Amino acid sequence: MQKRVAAIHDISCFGRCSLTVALPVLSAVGIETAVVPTAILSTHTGGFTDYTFRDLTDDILPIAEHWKSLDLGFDAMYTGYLGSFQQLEIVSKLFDMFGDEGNLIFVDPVMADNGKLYASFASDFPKGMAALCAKADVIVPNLTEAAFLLGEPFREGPYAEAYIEDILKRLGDLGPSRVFLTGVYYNDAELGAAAYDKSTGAITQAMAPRIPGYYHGTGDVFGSALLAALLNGCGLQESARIAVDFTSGAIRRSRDAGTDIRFGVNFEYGLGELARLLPPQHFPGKKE
Ligand code: PXL
Repeated sequence: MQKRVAAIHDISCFGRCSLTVALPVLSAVGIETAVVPTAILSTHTGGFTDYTFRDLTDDILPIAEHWKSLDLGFDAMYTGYLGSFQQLEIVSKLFDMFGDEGNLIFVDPVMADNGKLYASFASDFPKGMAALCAKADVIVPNLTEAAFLLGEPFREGPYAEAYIEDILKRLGDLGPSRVFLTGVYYNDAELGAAAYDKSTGAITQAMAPRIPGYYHGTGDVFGSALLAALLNGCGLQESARIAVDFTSGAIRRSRDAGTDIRFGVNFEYGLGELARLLPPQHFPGKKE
């Protein structure tokens, strides 16, 4: 059966992040993707000023209730940037409505980077996000978000392996069964992700050559490719590897082209390769 995801993110009309990344990446690997747009912005909020912002909070629950009346089910619920406490609460309700034993609740706790909470969030937002992460099966914080989720100061790298392992385990203690931590580096040459599976205790890493500079939207590129790999049946190591390679390839192309770092990264040229790595598969189970 074809896999089906509900992607709950904003639409940033320009700047390659959230839904304009999740939708093409998941579709490219043969996953049916339904969307719940939480807001519409002319651009994302990272480095642009004067962007438009239309809040769609009041539409989220009616969309979900209509889906429920149609008896729709999802193999995964995927959330990213959520703009308010109210949206956190509503999305938590959606998890109750559609979460079941067989599906994956995948939360990217988008709220911070480079040691700082994004300007649009109040200082107590991370507490609310931690409560949403408690309901997730998989979370994908960067190291700044991890520090905010754990309520402790952000530390600059390079990191010791023991520090990363401790963070992974304590994030697992918040509730999720698998944790993928991004922005991990042990030296100046490489950067990547570390992953932890609570049920087996396994910890693994996937690294790529480090490219200096901050490229916008890379968390969404990583998260979408990771979800694509997990739904395709890949294990902890393989899915981390695929997501790191897909993301680092996109960053490299944008760096080589000299693209404005606010414009997002060229993940599009990597979609063909991702589709080859994750060919559409038919799984037994859900009715079509
Ligand atoms: O890429 C994360 C993201 C998504 N959506 C909006 C954002 C950001 C990060 O800044 O501003 C609107």
